[in-house]
Amino acid sequence: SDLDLAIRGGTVITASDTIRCDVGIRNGRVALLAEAITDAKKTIDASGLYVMPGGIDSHVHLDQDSGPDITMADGFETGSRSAAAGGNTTIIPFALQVKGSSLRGCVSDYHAKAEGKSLIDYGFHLIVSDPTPTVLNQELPALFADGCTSFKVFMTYDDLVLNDRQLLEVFSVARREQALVMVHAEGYDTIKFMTETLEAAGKTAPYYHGVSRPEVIEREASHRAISHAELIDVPIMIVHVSGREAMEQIRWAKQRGLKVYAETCPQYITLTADDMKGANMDMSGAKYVCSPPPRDTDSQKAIWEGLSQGVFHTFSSDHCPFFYDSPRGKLSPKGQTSFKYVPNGIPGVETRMPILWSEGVAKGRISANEFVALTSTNHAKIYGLYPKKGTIAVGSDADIVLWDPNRKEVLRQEILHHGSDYTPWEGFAVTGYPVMTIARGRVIVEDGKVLGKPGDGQFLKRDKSPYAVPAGA
Ligand code: DUC
Ligand code: ZN
Ligand code: ZN
Repeated sequence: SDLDLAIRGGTVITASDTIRCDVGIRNGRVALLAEAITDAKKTIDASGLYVMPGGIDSHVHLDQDSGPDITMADGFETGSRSAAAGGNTTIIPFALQVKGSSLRGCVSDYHAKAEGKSLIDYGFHLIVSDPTPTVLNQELPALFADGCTSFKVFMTYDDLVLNDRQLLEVFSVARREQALVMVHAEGYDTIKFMTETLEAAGKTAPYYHGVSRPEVIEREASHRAISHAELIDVPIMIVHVSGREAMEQIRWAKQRGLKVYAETCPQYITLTADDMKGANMDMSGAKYVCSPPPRDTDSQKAIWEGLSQGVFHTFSSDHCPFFYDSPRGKLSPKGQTSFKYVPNGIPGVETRMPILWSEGVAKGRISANEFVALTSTNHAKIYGLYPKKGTIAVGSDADIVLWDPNRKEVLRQEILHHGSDYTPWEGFAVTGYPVMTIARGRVIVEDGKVLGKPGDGQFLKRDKSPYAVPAGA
């Protein structure tokens, strides 16, 4: 036959089905699903393995402008390599508008940063930090037409925060253009008050990062974002939900028939606020500083409830990598004077899928099909990539991960491919690991060895999100 490749003997798992069949690939796409494919040019033996859609990580920061003092630890080459090694075939990083700059100009910069670098396919979400009339009425519609059909807004951070009026204005544009809005829901003034109060009391260690932004602050901002979205009648995605408080707001919104979607991340099912204590409240706690911060074991339970009950549509890494042992990273001179200067974010694009499989599927909390939905299919559907990406079906891109459900691995810095000099999951034991990543029909990772090349990945012009259609109120 004219099939380039057959994956034989495995069990195909999609978001909806578990089927014993072979997968035939031609010209980078799935061409045939059949009981036995014996005539392809090349064959991969997948017996004993699961054959799943490659991971799509829709929340990744690469080469992102992080201010004058800080350098991000991954650009598009190391970041995408790490993603591929962790079983991913698509990433959607952010193109950040620097306040005072043209959004379109900033997006061109990110295209230049990514060009020829990524090993896997990628899209861009926009970050809108300065919604001027030109941005709202000209730049955003033009960028949506260019395939960046989602954007993130922040309710906190000096350099990014939008006030309520600005949120309403960008929500209105999203409604009109059918763009999907992602919301970072933490309150600016409340965090500032807490931060200044803690600093005045001499409480400046990394641990106090968590104290400065408790769940109630995330809950309030989530409720406010939901209310604004209801007023405008626009769907929203609340990203990186950390615990029960915000989650209950989302559940409440859903029960009211509002189109409110939610994402959570590995840190909220595995880490706690105590990790930020480090050894005796020293700077090593900075390795776990991210926003929203990790909470407690009760919050982890709540997140599992949300994952198994469908409150969360996506499980993303929020890969936001910084160096630990560096003056331009977690140990920056300013960062050592106060938690408020410690860069917020942790690396995790490579460990996302193993952690969810091990803690979720291997422990019986979610099914393998739910795993696929949470790590791939729902990302494709929500961000306008389905069914090109996110499933194994005739005509879809042959983006596939071969998964060994029994393989035991201890997560350690030495086995990872990211640019950071540490992993927050050092020593964390997992059961289940990717053994091969196939992107558009080509083997790009085999047994931890990366075969893909920078530039293999293509920019994805994404469709408008079907999830961004207003309810019509
Ligand atoms: N928000 C993110 O999405 N990532 C890292 C830090 C932050 O505040
Ligand atoms: Zn955020
Ligand atoms: Zn993020």
